[in-house]
Amino acid sequence: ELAVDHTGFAANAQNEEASAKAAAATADSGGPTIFDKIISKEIPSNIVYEDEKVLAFHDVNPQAPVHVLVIPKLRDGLTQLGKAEPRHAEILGHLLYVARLVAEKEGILDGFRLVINNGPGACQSVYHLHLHVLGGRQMKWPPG
Ligand code: TR5
Repeated sequence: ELAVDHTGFAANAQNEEASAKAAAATADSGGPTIFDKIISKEIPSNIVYEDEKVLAFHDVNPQAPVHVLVIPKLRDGLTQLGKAEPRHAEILGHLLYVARLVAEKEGILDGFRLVINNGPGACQSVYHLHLHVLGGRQMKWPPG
């Protein structure tokens, strides 16, 4: 059974990778993130798809043969999905549709997974909403 501390972390993370991920998780400060520099192209990324509202690029630390992040260009308060409000419904739908376009472009339409880590308890490390699109290998269930 998992011991959960007051921040919601699983206290007995079973392996080093999970521990490292948990240690990298941070709280939502609402400040700028590394994704601002990726959107402005100050920091280069390997872009899979781009339109006026969203950007999709390869994760720098891939957890599967295909691991792409889909983000809104305008954060508009969406540091995490838990902060979503009615005005965000359209962009949320668009992000989901673009995830499907990315899956098609990457050739993983027959088997892919979307992940959104929300808050420290889910090991979120970058506070700019992003969908992880994962595939290219057999995905396991339950996820860690
Ligand atoms: O942990 P969460 O769900 O918040 O996901 C954040 C993701 O951003 C992780 O999978 C990281 O590997 C990824 N990440 C972090 C950086 C980064 C990146 N993906 C592409 N390029 C990146 N740069 C240039 N810098 C990062 N710090």
